Amino acid sequence: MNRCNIPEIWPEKGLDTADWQSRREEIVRLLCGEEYGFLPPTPAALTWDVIETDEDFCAGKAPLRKILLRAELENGNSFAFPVSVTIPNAGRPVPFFVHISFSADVPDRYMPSEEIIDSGFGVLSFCYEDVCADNGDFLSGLAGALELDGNAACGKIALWAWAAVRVMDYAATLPELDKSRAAVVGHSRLGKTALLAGAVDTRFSFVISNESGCCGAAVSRGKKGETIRNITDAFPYWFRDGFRQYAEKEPPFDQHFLLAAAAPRYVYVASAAGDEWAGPEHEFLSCVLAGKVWEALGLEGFVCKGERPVTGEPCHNGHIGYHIRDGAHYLSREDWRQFMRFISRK
Ligand code: GTR
Repeated sequence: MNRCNIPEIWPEKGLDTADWQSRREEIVRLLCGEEYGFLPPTPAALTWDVIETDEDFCAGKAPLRKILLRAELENGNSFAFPVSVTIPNAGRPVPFFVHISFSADVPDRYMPSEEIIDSGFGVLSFCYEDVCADNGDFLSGLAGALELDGNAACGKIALWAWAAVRVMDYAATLPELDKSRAAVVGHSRLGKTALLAGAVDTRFSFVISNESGCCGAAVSRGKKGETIRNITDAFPYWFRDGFRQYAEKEPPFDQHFLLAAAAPRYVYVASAAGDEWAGPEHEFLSCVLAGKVWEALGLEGFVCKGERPVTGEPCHNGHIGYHIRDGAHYLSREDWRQFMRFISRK
């Protein structure tokens, strides 16, 4: 434990890659076992059909393709959900986002498609509620197909994260995409989901959380705004059943473990100064604490001048990218611009 009673990810200074590999796997098991539940298994097969195309999307700069992704599950059931794909006609593989979206719309208020296309990035987006509803129903959608039978051993965040991993399976088959620059991104509850997907699936070289707050990027101990008690009262079904116990006692981990699970890859934390519920100070603290893992591996972790978050001064030099902007809880154009700037610099 360090001085704030926050569990250390790695108590010693030096850390070699092999040590980290096994510690990382242990951390992912701990987070899934205690907090989110384990993602369902990889499907036996994955197929897709193109259901719609718009060659003229954004003046023809990046055709819009809608596909239906179908997974054959271990129990013999199949489950399908739609994914929208925009990849700029660049003549070379482009970096891309898997965007776990609140909406199926392209563009959407949280996804400025033309700006992303003009910056040379592809996007594969899906609406989280096309995977399973954002409520305590575990009988329909993916939960129904998996026959979870109302048993929330795995919460909804883990089910949405599983879908993001399936979209990455599909992305891996597309020669137009640069697989060395694959990012997973989400906002708020879907920022928590993006962090989990990126913790589990190392093909995501950039793991991006926008204002994910409690049970996302923000350290829970001493946090202002939303607490584990608030979140498990309002959204118990986001988590595995037993997670509620940590409303009463401190967990044997904290959320910087989730950021560190991306190491030695890149992780990005975006905050908004007006988003007190998410706890920007504790999102920043999480970066400071998680950064030690990269440093122990001999890499640059969280390279930030001050000891507190400062708007207008993004930290893009290490493996943990970070910015805090003015304003409220939102996934804005400015946030996307910062993500793209960070990825382009690496
Ligand atoms: C809030 C929730 C937050 C955050 C947010 C969102 O109600 O308390 O943890 O996830 O929803 O997803 O917009």
